[in-house]
Amino acid sequence: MIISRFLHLFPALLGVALAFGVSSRAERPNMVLILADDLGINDLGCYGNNFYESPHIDRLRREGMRFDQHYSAGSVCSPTRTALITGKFPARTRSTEVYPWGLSHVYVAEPLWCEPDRLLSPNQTFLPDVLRAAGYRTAMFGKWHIEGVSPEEAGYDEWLVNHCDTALAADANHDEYHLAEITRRSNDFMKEAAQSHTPFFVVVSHHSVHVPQAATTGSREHFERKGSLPEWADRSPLQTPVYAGMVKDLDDSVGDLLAEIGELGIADSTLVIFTSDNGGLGDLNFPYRAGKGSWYEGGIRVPFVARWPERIQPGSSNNGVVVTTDYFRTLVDLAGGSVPEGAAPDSEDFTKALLGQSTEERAPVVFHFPHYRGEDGSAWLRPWSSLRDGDYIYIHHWEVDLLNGKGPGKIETHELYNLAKDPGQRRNLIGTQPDVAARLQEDLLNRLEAMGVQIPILMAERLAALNTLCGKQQDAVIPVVQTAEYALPW
Ligand SMILES: [Ca+2]
Repeated sequence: MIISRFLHLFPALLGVALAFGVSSRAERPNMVLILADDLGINDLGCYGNNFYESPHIDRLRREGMRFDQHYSAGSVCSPTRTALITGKFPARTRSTEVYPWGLSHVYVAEPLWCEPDRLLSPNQTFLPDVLRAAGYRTAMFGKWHIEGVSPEEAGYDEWLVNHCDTALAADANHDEYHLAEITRRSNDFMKEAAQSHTPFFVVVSHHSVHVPQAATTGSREHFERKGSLPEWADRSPLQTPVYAGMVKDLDDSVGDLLAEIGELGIADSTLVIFTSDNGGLGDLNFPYRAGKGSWYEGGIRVPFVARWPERIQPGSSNNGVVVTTDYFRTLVDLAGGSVPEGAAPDSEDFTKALLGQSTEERAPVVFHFPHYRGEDGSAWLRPWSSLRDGDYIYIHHWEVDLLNGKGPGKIETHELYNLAKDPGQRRNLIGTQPDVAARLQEDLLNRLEAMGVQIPILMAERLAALNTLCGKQQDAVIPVVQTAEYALPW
């Protein structure tokens, strides 16, 4: 009996031995990460929206810390999700588009998608696995959207992968978004872990508020009675009572989760994070420019609130730059674990920021999207990379240099913005601050090269057509990157 009890305690003792970081065994929090899908930074009351209703998420903010410069690692779903479990920028894992995707453009080709791995490689270290090694129970319920690695392979003890029915007839009344199912499974998992006095990490991965938009009848009618969104009346057809209701339905599910945490008596010792995997659609992200998929702030700056009553100051704010990759080292630190050698190279521990002890500036953040979306001539997304460094963000458009003004690329110039002075990105400083632009461009390209990224390449087989169009000899117009290897053109 004594021996079996000792064996039962052994993992916990091991956890103590490993816990030389910020957290001692007694302080290790449970960790709940609520991940919304396509929820924009302007969709919550605690970020200034005064029409939608998000009282439970607002409560997290009121009782915790709000981050004002938090970035999703990608501007679309899968890149952010791979960054979460690997601590690597999507550029590094080549997980730069949603799974599965791949388009070509008539003049510039996307890189072979995710070659040579095609899918996320399982041969790397994943966050849930490291937390499990530190003695945590781990779980993920809901949207996964990663191919090549299953939740089980990533280190989740329990998991449920479900899919939102994207049929136009999606009916939220029937839980097509699985809000109730995801919440119920998460609550059951937390209850079991709490009752066994085991620290836990759970990702509550919702499909809401991704299209197709649908709200429960009660929520939709609530906002129909409430009226419209007058100040945004001309902004977007997406601003509807249905969308507002969808945000409310999501918030209600957060309320159910918080109620369970309270009933289990673990609220004080549980870190609850709420965030989103990318910006909101279209122009829902005012005052930030553009939305999901875009290189502008609306595509990547997302809400992030964190509550941990034992350690985080209620009602506090942080204006430092944090990105999805940073969860890896932060959560492992809080769990008293250790990050294996070489793992999570793009992750910075922001525990001190959470605890109000530091405002250190983060190292530059790399974004990379070497793809097109849309038809050849009218693609609405074109390959880009960017670097957030200090107050600046430099945006590199691959068509500018690849086509060098000789092809019909839509993008004609790179971009530079000072986000402290111009968060809406209305004043491109590329011509007025060339020294800053050159420094950031060099840094970005060096970082991309060091990470072995995939970049767009000119399509040799279509070069003749392009040169005919331009009225020049084939070899006089555009150099061709002949190989599918990742030769960089600088
Ligand atoms: Ca998404």
